[in-house]
Amino acid sequence: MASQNSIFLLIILCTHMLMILTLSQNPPNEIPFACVQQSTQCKSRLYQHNPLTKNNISALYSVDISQIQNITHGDQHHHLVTVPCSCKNVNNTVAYFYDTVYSVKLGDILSDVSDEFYSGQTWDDQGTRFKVNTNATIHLLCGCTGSESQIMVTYTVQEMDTLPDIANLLSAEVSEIENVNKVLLRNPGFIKVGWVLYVPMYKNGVPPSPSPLTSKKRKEVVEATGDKCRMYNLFVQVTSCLELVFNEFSNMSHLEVTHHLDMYSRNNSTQMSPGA
Ligand SMILES: *[C@@H]1O[C@H](CO)[C@@H](O)[C@H](O)[C@H]1NC(C)=O
Ligand SMILES: *[C@@H]1O[C@H](CO)[C@@H](O)[C@H](O)[C@H]1NC(C)=O
Ligand SMILES: *[C@@H]1O[C@H](CO)[C@@H](O)[C@H](O)[C@H]1NC(C)=O
Ligand SMILES: *[C@@H]1O[C@H](CO)[C@@H](O)[C@H](O)[C@H]1NC(C)=O
Ligand SMILES: *[C@@H]1O[C@H](CO)[C@@H](O)[C@H](O)[C@H]1NC(C)=O
Ligand SMILES: *[C@@H]1O[C@H](CO)[C@@H](O)[C@H](O)[C@H]1NC(C)=O
Ligand SMILES: CC(=O)N[C@H]1CO[C@H](CO)[C@@H](O)[C@@H]1O
Repeated sequence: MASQNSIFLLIILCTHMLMILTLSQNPPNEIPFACVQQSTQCKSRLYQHNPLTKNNISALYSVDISQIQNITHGDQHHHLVTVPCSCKNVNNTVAYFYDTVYSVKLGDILSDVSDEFYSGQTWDDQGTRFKVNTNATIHLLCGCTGSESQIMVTYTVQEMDTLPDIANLLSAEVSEIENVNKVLLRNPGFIKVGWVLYVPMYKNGVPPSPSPLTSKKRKEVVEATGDKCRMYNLFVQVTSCLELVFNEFSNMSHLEVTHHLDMYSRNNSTQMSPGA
């Protein structure tokens, strides 16, 4: 029994190492989003960067015009297409997809059609026969977030993009993008044009960071307010001033903290003389 188990584990280990080896040798541009058991379907958005009109996108994606939103990326005008995303088995790949239909023209090749009309977000199921004058099913990659306040955006990395840019563009957190795309984003800060990423977008903007300060932000606040505390000589010890900053002002911006310290100094000006 024990030896059977260890053989089984060994096989799993070997398969995993083989998979990692294959991935590192030939990194794919896209990885389908594995289904989460609880959500077999959700609304998702596909980021469209091709120079197409809303009417074109409506026809190509089989969606109503009302589901297409403008979005500006630098000086470029792009679109966000809202689609129903569901868990499907596409030729033995079980993942989230949104299917649409493409009318095949002479000389069409799936990869070119994907780049030209679908922002490189189609999944090649190895089965799509591109016969002229037929309708071919196109499987577009999509994802679900499992959170009411967020919606998953399928985004294809473009020239000059950085992760913070993408996060900013789509109201997302870099750390959350990294978490969702662990396989592609193995090297911190490195992204490649053409990679298809899943970006958990906050529908109503990124919420303010919660109270506990990260060590980086803590350092910034200390640097920005330490001098102020010292200058106003507000407290017997500068450390108590900083403590107050952390305890009471922890989720404020530098400007707000400075403003509040100014208020404190004004309120207490009879006891303490600023600029001492
Ligand atoms: C885009 O729409 C125009 C006019 O509506 C049409 O002539 C053109 O063929 C469409 N292009 C694609 C790629 O669908
Ligand atoms: C979206 O962009 C198009 C042109 O790119 C413009 O004509 C239209 O007014 C914009 N719609 C909205 C709602 O901003
Ligand atoms: C599934 O993929 C294999 C190659 O991996 C291909 O030969 C086959 O035609 C595909 N089947 C369908 C139904 O798309
Ligand atoms: C492809 O789909 C379109 C729209 O649904 C339809 O009008 C057309 O007849 C279809 N073509 C074929 C060859 O089935
Ligand atoms: C700081 O955050 C807490 C909860 O995270 C909130 O209740 C409080 O109002 C916030 N304070 C300020 C000054 O924004
Ligand atoms: C300063 O005093 C004013 C009015 O007395 C009060 O509203 C304000 O909250 C005080 N500020 C601080 C930082 O204590
Ligand atoms: C150090 C100090 O005296 N702080 C006081 C400043 O004034 C506020 C009221 O405005 C008091 O609550 C603080 O104790």
